[in-house]
Amino acid sequence: MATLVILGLQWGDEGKGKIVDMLAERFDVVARYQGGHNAGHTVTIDDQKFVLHLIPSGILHADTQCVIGNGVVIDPAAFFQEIDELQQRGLDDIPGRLFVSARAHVIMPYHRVLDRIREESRGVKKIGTTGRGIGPTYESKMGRTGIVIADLLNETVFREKLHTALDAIKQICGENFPELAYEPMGSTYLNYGDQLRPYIVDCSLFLRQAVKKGKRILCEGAQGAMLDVDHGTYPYVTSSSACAGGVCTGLGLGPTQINFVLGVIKAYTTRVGEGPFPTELFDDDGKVLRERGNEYGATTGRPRRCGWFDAVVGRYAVRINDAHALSVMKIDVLDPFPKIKICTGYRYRNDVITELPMAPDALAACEPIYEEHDGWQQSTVGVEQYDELPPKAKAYLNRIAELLETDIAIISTGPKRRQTIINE
Ligand code: 2SA
Ligand code: MG
Repeated sequence: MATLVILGLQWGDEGKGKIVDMLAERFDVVARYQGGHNAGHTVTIDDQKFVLHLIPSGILHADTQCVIGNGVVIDPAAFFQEIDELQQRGLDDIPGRLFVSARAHVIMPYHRVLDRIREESRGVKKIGTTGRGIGPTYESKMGRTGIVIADLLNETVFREKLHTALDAIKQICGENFPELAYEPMGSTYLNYGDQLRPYIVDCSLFLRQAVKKGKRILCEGAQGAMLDVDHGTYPYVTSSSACAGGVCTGLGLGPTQINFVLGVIKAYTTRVGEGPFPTELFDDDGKVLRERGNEYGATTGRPRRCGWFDAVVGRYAVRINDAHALSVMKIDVLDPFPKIKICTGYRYRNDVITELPMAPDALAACEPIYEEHDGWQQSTVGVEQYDELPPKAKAYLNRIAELLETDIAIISTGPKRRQTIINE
């Protein structure tokens, strides 16, 4: 297939990084289309763990080109820091393989300040953001006051935009933030512009030329469907289009260019940050999931909330992305459980519903309805052949496929590349 999209079907942290890394060798270009350095994509190669935030997970393959699309928001400091860290670990061929869209919006210091102020002012209704300035940068973009990467190359344009933006920001934040001074911000960012110059491309043209040459493109989603600003648990979402629709706007790629959507989904559910989560567990089972699954934010280190698999969410996410197949992750985390639950519907007011309620807020009032499965209680860690899975694990996976009406293409049994079952 020429163009594949890999995206998350839950609230992020499904294990997209592993799958992108695993499949990247079959592709020429890996493209990020939304989000920013709020993402944390963990890739384990041999015994080395890499956590990528802004740079596409394909960078770990020497022959892969990586592009950060216009739909991504870029903190230049985070960009160069990530390159530095990768270079220190032996990746010395990044320039020439990594490209950035001229149209991507820049996360400015005031976006981080705004992120903090907004969260504080929401009090108990806070979103639980990563504090990276992501939301306010997308606000500036939609509010048409944003600064894009190309602006950093034109001092006159940049200085004028920065002046206007800072004037507006100070009206919101007041004068008490030293990090909002016009200088050294102006010169620092112009300097970033100079450093970024060799990486900057017209993303849409770059991809079109790649397609014309017969190159294969892998589009890497960040966060997940339920964090999508349109389709997720609004307002408890990130501010970008994490769903398949975001691929087109975030890269400048037409929808008919997309050949296949692979939905990555964890065999249970996690969420980091605030917002409704019907199957969340507050008991020992939740703790076991967190500890066995090492469920801590890969960017902020926050403990992730953990719960049973929610097939209502899964089916919804398959629909809004038109996922053609599933990659079910971390099945081995469920190994010790005597009983494993799957949520197949919700009790909402006096009704039983099997689709998400229409109003995003209403999910908070939904009680999960579970079916219970016998656990397999034996190790599936590192299993590479489907036939070697315990029958009860197969039954659990089959039930997920049935409820989501989607075939399972990949099953992951551990963090390493080899710990994977591929149903070709
Ligand atoms: P933001 O910072 O504006 O995008 O936060 C808005 C919501 O989106 C959630 N969000 C995430 N959820 C899961 N994983 C993410 N990446 C990191 C990871 C998160 C971390 O891989 O673990 O380390 O904490 C991610 N990024 C954003 C966020 O929690 C808010 O609910
Ligand atoms: Mg993550």
